[in-house]
Amino acid sequence: MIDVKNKPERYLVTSALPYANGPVHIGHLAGVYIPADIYSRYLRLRGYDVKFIGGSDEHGVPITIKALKSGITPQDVVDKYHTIIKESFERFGISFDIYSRTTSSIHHETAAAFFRKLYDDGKFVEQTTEQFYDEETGQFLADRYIVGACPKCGAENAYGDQCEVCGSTLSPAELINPKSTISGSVPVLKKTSHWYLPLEKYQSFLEKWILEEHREWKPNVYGQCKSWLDQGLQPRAVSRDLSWGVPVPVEGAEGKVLYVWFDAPIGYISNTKELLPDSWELYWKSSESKLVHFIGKDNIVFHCIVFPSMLKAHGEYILPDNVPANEFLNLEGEKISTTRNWAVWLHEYLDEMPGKEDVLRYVLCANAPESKDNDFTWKDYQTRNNSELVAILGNFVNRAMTLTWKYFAGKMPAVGELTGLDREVLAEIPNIRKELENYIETYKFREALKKAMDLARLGNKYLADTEPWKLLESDRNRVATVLNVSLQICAALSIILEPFLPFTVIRLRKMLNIGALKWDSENFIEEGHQFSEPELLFEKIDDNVINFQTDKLAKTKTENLISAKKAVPQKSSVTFDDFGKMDIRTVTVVAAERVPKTDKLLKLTIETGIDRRTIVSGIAEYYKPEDITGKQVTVLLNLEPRTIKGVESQGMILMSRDVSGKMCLLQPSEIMDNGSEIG
Ligand code: B3M
Ligand code: ZN
Repeated sequence: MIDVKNKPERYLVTSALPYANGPVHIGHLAGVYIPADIYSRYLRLRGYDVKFIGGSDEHGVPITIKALKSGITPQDVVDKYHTIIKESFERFGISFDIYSRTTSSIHHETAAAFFRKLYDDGKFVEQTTEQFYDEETGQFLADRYIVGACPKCGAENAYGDQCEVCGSTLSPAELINPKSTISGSVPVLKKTSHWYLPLEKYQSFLEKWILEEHREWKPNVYGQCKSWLDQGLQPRAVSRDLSWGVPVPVEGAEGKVLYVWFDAPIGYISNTKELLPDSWELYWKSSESKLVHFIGKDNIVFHCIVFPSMLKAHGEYILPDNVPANEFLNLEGEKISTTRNWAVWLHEYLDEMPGKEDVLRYVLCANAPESKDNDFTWKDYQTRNNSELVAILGNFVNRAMTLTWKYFAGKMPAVGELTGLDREVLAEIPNIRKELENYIETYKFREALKKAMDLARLGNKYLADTEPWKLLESDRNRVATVLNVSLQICAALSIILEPFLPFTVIRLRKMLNIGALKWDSENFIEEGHQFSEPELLFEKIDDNVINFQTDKLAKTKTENLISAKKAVPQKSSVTFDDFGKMDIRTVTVVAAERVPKTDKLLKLTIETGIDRRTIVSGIAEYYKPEDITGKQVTVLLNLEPRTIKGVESQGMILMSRDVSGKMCLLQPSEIMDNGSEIG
């Protein structure tokens, strides 16, 4: 709860700057922009000074690749997507005080000056390393600019950092037949020097600041920070050999730009400066300001470790008070993927579902991936709309309004003597509001929304318990009182729902014929007040609307399968004898453990029917040791032994792998003797 004594003078709320190389989707909204918007709207309603800062991240290699592929300039790419992204946010009511971009001149100046100060203060170390270089065009190549065959799955055109067919993380040196995507020539290694921020020097400061002083951070955030710190921090390069970005402001550094993750967070500062040319420093440099970064979990290290180290190195800035990062939202059970077009794009949703901005805001908040990855399904979207928004909130408001119109000509009825129940219900309004405040201030937006809906639930129950429609003949005064109480609840809903459902609240206020009320109003609507005609706040969503969306996703799946078939060409034929050389058998995994310091590897002990042996397998992302132990699997036994991370691996576990890189074990359909041959 905001402690009045420690109440900050002002809040600075930032949300991650999305890359302007594609539109934004529901994962972005659920993970970052909806929570940040709820938080900012709430603070404004409570009368605090808050600035909500957003913008597009317009640098980085993927943008230049996209430009190269489409035959346009990087500036064309970012102009196009910045416009689409900005408009999507506006249409969803994300209430930024500014939404700017990192190609702005004010950002270039601010980022360059920031670098320069650190440079002048001797905060960087310069190091020379070997990087791939395209001799034909005379430029260094970022990993993404080098393609070749994937050493893991053989697919052509894997990138120097990743194979998009099998999902493996790669380094350019591993590619088979590497070539530059710019000229097609074979890249060579060449020396280049860069500036590094020696993060290890900030290790003890970060340990104290995060691990001791910010134990209240969300467990997922705190845990990730701790694990980075436990591994020990390393120097990080803050410049790149690239022509797109903020030029390194040092003489002789031609052809070098600031690394995108160095300049992007400075974008928060530049955008504040653009918004408040005269007073921006109050927000960034006063200990009475509270800075909160809303981000997704893949950005935690940059916002909790790297950017704070940069701010600390600079010396004039405040550090974030909290970084309430969310986990990821999946779509219909699968990871959202831009390359596979597996997403609900916001600009498409807005066009296909007009007037349903708040429905999506509601569903994404109610189901936000606050503490673990969560799944968005269209079925759940429909259910939440029909049985929560329509049946609880819409229904309650509609009953209160239509009864008032029917029996009191749309005027606020006079309140008579209050019963115990009436008093109890009215007393719940401030109670619910308090609890909701607590939840929002501790970044628990799902719980906060549930609380707000509890008030509508309470209203429904109150009407069901009092049944005013049965009392018209016998006790019109009682009917008046019940409706008065119900309409007070409607007015209270128009306040506490504002951060979550801003469009609905505008319509609700219009119906109630009231303006914006103060957050902690006590008396909402006077007797005799004239309401406007009632209208439905929400409407049921039919199966055909949902089917349209699920069919669209099914079509994407089919398209992906077709292009996957194209991407993994059939291999050339082998003789029967060739095949016969492979000793493939059914075996049982008797023990499994993670290979330390790796994310993907499991060390498996298998019973082959002939012996027990060890196999190292890259399946840790899909199987936990305890999930695989005791299972029968298929193994290529006579693969030449290889030493992987210091462990000798004697064979290979056979897996099925789809285009997304998802893998599963091949298991016999019945239990077989260990050592049973396959063929
Ligand atoms: N553009 C990464 C992302 O969109 C990056 C965030 C920058 S925040 C300063 O996930
Ligand atoms: Zn591959």
